[in-house]
Amino acid sequence: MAAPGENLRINADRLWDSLMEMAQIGPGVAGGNNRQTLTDVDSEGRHLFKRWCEEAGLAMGVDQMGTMFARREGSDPEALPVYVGSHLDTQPTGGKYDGVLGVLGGLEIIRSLNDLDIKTKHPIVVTNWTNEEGTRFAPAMLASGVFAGVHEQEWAYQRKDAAGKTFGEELERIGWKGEEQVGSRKMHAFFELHIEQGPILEDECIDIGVVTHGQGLKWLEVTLTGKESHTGSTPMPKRRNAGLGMARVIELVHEIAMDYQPEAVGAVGHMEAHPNSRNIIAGRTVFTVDIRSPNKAVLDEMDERIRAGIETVCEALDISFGIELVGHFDPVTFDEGCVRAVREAAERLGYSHRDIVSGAGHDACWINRVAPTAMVMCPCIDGLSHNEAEEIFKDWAAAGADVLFHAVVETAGIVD
Ligand code: HGY
Ligand code: MN
Ligand code: MN
Repeated sequence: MAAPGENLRINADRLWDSLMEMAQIGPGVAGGNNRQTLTDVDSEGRHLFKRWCEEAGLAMGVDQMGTMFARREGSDPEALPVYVGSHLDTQPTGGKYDGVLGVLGGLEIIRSLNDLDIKTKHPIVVTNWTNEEGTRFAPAMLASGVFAGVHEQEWAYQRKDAAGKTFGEELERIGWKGEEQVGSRKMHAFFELHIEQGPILEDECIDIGVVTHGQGLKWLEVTLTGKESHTGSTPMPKRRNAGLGMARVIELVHEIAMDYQPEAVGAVGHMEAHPNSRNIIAGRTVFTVDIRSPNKAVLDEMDERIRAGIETVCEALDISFGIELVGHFDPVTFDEGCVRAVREAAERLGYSHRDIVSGAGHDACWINRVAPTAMVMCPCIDGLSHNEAEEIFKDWAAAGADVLFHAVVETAGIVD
């Protein structure tokens, strides 16, 4: 006799249609998305998600960081809810699935429970975390970080984008600043479905990643200051070239990461040269070093070596430097009970699976501090993400959402 819910499956076509409809909002220029946080298109995507949640009978709450919580009642209103979700904001050249699959996969669980008229003991809450990407306003996972007590809300409100606009102003402007106090919601558990954003699952032809850990991350924002001068008439020995300094530090970060790979990675993705004129030596450069490792000692050692290397580069070029740690979390170990729920769900459903460490950061990495948390991963083609060509197959999305469905419903408890 099948256990209650043993054969539960989501509606793969409906999930895929919702993913494709959401992808119409904030289109990129090459088939992906540019729906950056707190932009008008972010707001449009939020309104679509809100409409879908209300059509599914959910009660929507919004907190003071703009995070959206859509609640389905359980039989025991006193029971702490099981939360499930991710993020709808994208990179400027983002894909259609990074984050979105986790939010709409959560909504699909609700839609499927409604279809099957299944009641759970614990309420279930589908969540859209504000500013997971950290590309417009650093750091990444900003709202979930405030929710978990890692960042002060006022500090988050003051974070500035490249145009000097603050997070707080933009949240007010798009009309998504809610009333709820951030972090006041207590959770029975939190689950997040996400594409792997790396090549392992596809290379090994595995359906499901059971995420046991998340690698740690450091973002160092570096400012180098030299002297603007004429590229034609300034003698080479007299130049104080902040652009050359940035180039040398970028190379240094790569070399240090190569020393520790595959247990670490490092790169510089964000780069600014001022005044960025063809015939002026860059007097100032600002860039962000992104280093990551599942091993805290390695991460700290890389940090130390990079800081020492920056000092050496600047001495040689007679330029000065400033370093600000704008993003940081140590390696994460997810909750054993929740991880087991994911693994057993994959087994029950007959999906191939393997334990995996998340290379990317996720809201789950912060929520793991305040509630038992785990993640489900599905493959993505060529392991490509943070690229408009990010792509998955419908049945990969369905397998991930099926496993998420079982893990969430097992944890929420089915009542007749
Ligand atoms: O940077 C990250 O790992 C995430 O995509 N925000
Ligand atoms: Mn993401
Ligand atoms: Mn991302």
